[in-house]
Amino acid sequence: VQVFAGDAHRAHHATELDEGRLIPSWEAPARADLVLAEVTRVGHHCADAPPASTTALAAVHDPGYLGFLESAWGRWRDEGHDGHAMGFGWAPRRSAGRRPDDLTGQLGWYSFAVDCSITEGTWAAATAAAGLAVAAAEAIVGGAPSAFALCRPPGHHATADQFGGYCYLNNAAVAAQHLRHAGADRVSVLDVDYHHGNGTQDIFDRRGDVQFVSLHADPAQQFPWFSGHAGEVGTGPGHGATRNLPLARGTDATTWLDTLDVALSELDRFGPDAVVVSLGVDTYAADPISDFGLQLADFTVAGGRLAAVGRPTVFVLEGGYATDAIGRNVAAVLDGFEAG
Ligand code: OKP
Ligand code: ZN
Repeated sequence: VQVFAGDAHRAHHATELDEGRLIPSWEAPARADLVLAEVTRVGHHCADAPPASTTALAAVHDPGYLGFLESAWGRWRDEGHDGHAMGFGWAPRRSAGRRPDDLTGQLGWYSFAVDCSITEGTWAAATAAAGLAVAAAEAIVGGAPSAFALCRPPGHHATADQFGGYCYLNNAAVAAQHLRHAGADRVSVLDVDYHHGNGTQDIFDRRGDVQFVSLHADPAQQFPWFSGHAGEVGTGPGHGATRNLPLARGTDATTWLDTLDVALSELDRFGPDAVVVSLGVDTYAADPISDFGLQLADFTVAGGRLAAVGRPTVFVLEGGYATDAIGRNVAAVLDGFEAG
């Protein structure tokens, strides 16, 4: 599998509010470094890529949001604050809905969770990650059967105009949209991260040309709380192109793999020209913030089943917080795919 990775991600190490305390985020630089070390060790070829262009980003994100993200740290610094940039107020359910002028107000306007903040290196890291996703998509366009974008920060929670869940720019959506522009008529995004990919779902909600299929922890019990229910199936022209498979707390590997098969049958039905996999490995049994039961061998099995779809596949890294195992788990998916 052709791997795209770089070190721009290291500039981003955010603060998160976790169980009432501000802590260095679980989504830490070591994650990507350890994945890169492991995929290199097992022999995958790795290359860097330039940051995503404004055009590639604006194809899935709101221009006002992009301008905000790029300038937020400088504005925060100029205001003389300690710590990282976070909002503290969010729109009540029935509010007039106008963007405030003040930076702190805008941090609330453009986010939906306090588990991530904006730091000096956030924009550079996020645009670099999205650039890796573009490069991986481009490798597929060039005829590669598979490519892996080692994205950090992750992306699947980021909507067109809100950050949250450790995500700022939606790398998987950028890759899927790039594939569409490059001539794939139909693209499927399969999200196997433990958490629902609310951002990706939202971006493609009204689209019939990009399918979104996800298996994840039931939002009644788990972040991102407000989307990912089975009844969400897409809107208007996108009706039927979204499929959600919420799973109970503590879901074991057998149930998860059976549900993956349901997800894959949805891909078969859609018949995509290319597939983007939002590859989170926080389904791992020892993940510190999740509660599913997958072991290393299950990731290999999953990779093999993804290969059986028989379509060019872009893997985009999402979550996975058991740092000692994240490299092995990701490499197992790629190995299973190559063997399959
Ligand atoms: C991002 B990705 C832990 C707080 C967790 C939300 C998790 C975001 C996951 N106490 N905050 O989907 O892996
Ligand atoms: Zn996750």
